[in-house]
Amino acid sequence: MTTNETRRAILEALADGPVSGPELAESLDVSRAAIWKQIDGLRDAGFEIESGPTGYELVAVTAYTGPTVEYGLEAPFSVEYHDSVGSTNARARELATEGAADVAVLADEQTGGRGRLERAWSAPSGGVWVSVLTRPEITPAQAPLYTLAASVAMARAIREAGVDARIKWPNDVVIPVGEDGDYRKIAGILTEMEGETDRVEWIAVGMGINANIDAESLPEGATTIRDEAGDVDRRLFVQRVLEEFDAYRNDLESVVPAWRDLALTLGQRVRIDRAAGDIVGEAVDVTASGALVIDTDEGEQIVSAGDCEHLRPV
Ligand code: BT5
Repeated sequence: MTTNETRRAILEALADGPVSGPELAESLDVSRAAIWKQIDGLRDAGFEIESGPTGYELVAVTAYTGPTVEYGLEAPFSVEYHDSVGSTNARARELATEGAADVAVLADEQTGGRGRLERAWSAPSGGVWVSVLTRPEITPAQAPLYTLAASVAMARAIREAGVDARIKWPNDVVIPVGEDGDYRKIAGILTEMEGETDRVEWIAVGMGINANIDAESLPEGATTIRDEAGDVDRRLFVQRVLEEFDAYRNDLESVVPAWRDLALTLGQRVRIDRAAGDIVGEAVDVTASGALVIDTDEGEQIVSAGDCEHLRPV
């Protein structure tokens, strides 16, 4: 058994109640010293394990670390955790070039968080900053569905935390303010990928959720789960995000309907800023590949990318 397998087996045994060191040693066929060392490692990783008369007992899992997020996670990702990293997306890219797959890179703080188009993303300690690296069998044209899946996953997890999260096309998660399409941004996504015209080699979906942070330490227009509803248990929260993301990426047909249900942009007057010129009109739908359908003075137009501004009704 590798160290990791031993660790996992110990956690599995502890999940069923207290178990003694000698019992563990015997059932896993390792020395008592090895068990003792592993228990020490688990404690270091944030598992609160007490030793009582009946043996070791797992009393709580509250820390936010790689092993604690993997523990109980119902999605097939390994978790690489950093207290502080430049950008989880940059780290995911590095892992991709090393051949990794199905890894979630997680950080408490990013010192060089990135938004789209070279914009900066504030990512102080207390947020949920995570990039999921996968190697899906999809075409580059389907990649936007991965981004939409991530926005649905984040919005659903934030809603479970008691916040009225909605999605602004294409991929911002926002909290509506008033009735006119105004909002504050609570989460964003940066998707990066590599591949050829007909094949995605890898895709890294970077999700940034303002969780246990004061909104005043973020740029104007931002809000946080703390400000809207109070702090979350980040371990359980990020597990929900990863589980929802996994479910939607495995059922791509369900993504657009779920996205529509949460969309704040549909029915809005919008302006899309594009290199090829602005488009103004009413957002009426999204296509099966996630492009926005806009009713304009010149008829229906479909945009697959661009910055979207919600305008006041006229
Ligand atoms: C995004 O860009 O919304 C994508 C954000 C992706 C962040 C995640 S965190 C994990 C992973 N690792 C990374 O390095 N990135 C990803 P965009 O739509 O371009 O929005 C950027 C704009 O949002 C900035 O120009 C600011 O105005 C604003 N902003 C910056 N930080 C913010 C925050 N924490 N909350 C809300 N708005 C913010």
